[in-house]
Amino acid sequence: MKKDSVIAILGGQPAFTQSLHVGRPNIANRERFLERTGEMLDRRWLSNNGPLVQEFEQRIAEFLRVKHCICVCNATIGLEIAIRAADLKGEVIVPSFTFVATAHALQWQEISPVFADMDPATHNLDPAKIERHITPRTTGILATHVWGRPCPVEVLAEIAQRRGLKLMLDAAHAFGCSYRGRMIGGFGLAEVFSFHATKFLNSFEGGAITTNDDTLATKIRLMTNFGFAGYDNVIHLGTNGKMTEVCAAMGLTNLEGIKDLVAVNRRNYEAYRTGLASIPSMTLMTYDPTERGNYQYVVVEVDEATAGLNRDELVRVLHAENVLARKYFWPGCHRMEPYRSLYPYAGLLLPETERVAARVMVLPTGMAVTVEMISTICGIMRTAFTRSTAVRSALA
Ligand code: T4K
Repeated sequence: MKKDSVIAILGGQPAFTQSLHVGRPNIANRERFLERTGEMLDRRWLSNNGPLVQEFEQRIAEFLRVKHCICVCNATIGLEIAIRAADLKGEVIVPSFTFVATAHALQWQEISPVFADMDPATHNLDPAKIERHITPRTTGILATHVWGRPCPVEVLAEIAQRRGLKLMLDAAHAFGCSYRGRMIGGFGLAEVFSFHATKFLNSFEGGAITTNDDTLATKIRLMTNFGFAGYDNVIHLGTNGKMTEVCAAMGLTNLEGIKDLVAVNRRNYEAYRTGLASIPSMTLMTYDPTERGNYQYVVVEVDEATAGLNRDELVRVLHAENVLARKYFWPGCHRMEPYRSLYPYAGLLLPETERVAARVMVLPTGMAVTVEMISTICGIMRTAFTRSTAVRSALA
């Protein structure tokens, strides 16, 4: 139940009695999901490359127009497997402005993530900042399509080719997005999507590795299932990265509803754009309208100088109103362990990452959020800035 928009931090009632989350899961068609789950139980085939996983893989490959799709239990394991299958070692260049899983997937295998700075206009890895980090130990570049906005893949591919590196892409945010008319999924040596509950397309937990490389695909498929090539025949080192049937049932159902999911996110995005238009101290991250996008992340930058409040203060205001805005990807991977201890001076070469990470926040969207709620959220922020002096002293 929504009450009048007030500033709870100044002693009013929260605007929302139930929390609004960033990443509240989208569920496209409950009945179809339950039907698929019922059939799955009747079949008693719950995991290990079952019919739903096979169908999900085929439908993803068709949708993304990529040769191979291998579903996995989550994107972190997917990244680990793809990195290992591609034989990356030594050092790999990554953004610091990404979810920590991107770096952990390397470090977990004793490969050093080397953090490069972002382009503040896109929040993606800045190609101009990469080459200074290349050493004789560098074997690859692992770039993230942050917020589903594509990385400059041709420039990255050109650097990778010229310097003898492998290019892989963390596409965790980018399902359903395109770059110059081509769906994300077929760039680099391989791309890895996340279907975590909070993602645009969710399968509870899950992910997919996509590639156009036949040899790599075969290796990845083996590695995802302990290296088995048939009963009792292990021909490769492997792990358990398999997706379960119930996850594929959810993934397939959401894939069928993808147009509706984009429409909801886009409607919400436009509502934020309207609501934020009268707040000059907040800049809404834009998406290229000529490309396909999933609009899963509503990202704003707060300009403290004109707002009278900084990002952290605004997040506290919103949380007091039960709007659980998130500070993704603050403070940057390089300021998280073990990287903070391993590379205490990494921040010196990451000025844009440090600046942007302190200004950015992500607002709730998805099926659980209505246009009316967004209007209230924007009203809270407008009021907070108008009364910034009082709010600041209440927070002190
Ligand atoms: N690469 C990138 C660039 C990524 O962003 C991610 C994951 C990965 C790799 C790894 O993918 P996976 O291995 O997860 O497939 C969340 C997600 O757990 C994580 O998947 C995601 N990125 C990251 C951006 O966000 P947290 O630690 O912020 O999650 P948490 O538990 O705070 O949940 C987020 C919000 O969603 C909360 O307000 C609660 C709400 N929520 C969450 C779940 C699970 C719900 O309302 N319902 C739910 O079922 O990491």
